[in-house]
Amino acid sequence: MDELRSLAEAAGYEVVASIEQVRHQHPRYHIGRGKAEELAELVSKLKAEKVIFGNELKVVQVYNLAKLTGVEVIDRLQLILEIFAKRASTREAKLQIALARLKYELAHAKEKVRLARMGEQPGFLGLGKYEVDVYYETVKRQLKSIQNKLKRIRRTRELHRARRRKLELPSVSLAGYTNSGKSTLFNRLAEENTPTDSTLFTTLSTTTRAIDLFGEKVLLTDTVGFIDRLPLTLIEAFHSTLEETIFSDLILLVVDVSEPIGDVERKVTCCLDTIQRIGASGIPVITVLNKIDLISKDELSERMDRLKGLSPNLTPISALYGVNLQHLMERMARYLTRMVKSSFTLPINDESMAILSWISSHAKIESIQYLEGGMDVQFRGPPNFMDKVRSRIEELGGTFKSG
Ligand SMILES: Nc1nc2c(ncn2[C@@H]2O[C@H](COP(=O)(O)OP(=O)(O)O)[C@@H](O)[C@H]2O)c(=O)[nH]1
Ligand SMILES: [Mg+2]
Repeated sequence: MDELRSLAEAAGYEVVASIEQVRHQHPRYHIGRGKAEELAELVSKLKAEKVIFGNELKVVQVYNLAKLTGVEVIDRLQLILEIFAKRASTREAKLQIALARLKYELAHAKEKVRLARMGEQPGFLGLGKYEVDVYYETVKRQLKSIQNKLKRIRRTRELHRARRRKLELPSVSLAGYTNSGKSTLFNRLAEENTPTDSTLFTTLSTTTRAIDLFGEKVLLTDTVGFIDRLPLTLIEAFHSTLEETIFSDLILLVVDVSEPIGDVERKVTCCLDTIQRIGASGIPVITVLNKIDLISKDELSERMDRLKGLSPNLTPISALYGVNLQHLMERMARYLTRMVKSSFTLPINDESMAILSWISSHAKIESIQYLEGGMDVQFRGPPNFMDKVRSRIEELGGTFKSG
């Protein structure tokens, strides 16, 4: 149910209530008759506009449920299609989704037309006017045409990457399973680190934000989530929808580390495999172990041992409670190529401590060594910051070195 809720939210719905039942599938409503009536009452009481089932529904069940509740009823597969459709922006991804949609239509066409003829129902609108064969043929023809278009489309990856480069900002993509906490992390990072001139970026989509990482602007993109039990017919559509956003300078692979360790391992493996399959394996990955607030310290270190050989750069955090985000951001900064390394030596006095704290709020201090009469500091930060550091260090009689 948590997953379904996250999926619904990803599709843009507001969840107003949820109900569950454990039983054998009822041929009429999928759920039992009593439960179906309870559902209908809930819908009218809350003025809900749609019902989403976590299980796959038969066309006739969709029809009966729509009739009983008076609103449109969809199942998990249709919900996933809606998410993909919302996220897809390239032509290829859109065509892949249209293709998956039509295949779904085709598989249900006969039954749908038969039911549509019995009277108009929510979700079945507009079908009544078709004769079965005409409808069937139309869908088949559209399918063929899309398949041909897809064949003609060249892989456009290079184009995407070139387009993103043109923005000349380092980019980070958030990948991972639904419900792992991607959106929570996305919002956290965006809320706390929105650059002052963010109005420059208002044209970005709702899933991309410009954030400020130690003084450097970085684009953060929430990708379409990996989904458990993804129906086979949707795999291609998923890949092309993911592909257009995952090409970036750095991937944050978000994992719910509080789940049973077997699930964690399986999900991490699946994500890494997919990243490789779509040709993105050259991009560095930080494995973000989220929801550490739900497990003990011992459990965490046990889990990290298990995952060590499996996935790179394990970084435990709690996105919800904002735990260890600073550390994550420092790691991110390390991978965003435009950060440069510098060092300086400075006599120790009242001012040097103030300088250190000023630097650490804009850059990452990597080491401090105390020497006779002074300190030697290595740090990494955005290039435009280096000149400021250099002039302050030199003012105070220190020595600044680049690289
Ligand atoms: N306990 C806990 N819950 C979290 C954390 N991060 C996210 N969640 C919850 O996990 C659920 C899914 O989060 P969401 O960001 O929507 O996941 P997404 O599907 O990957 O975008 C929500 O109920 C969040 O409140 C965390 O660090 N700790
Ligand atoms: Mg999300």
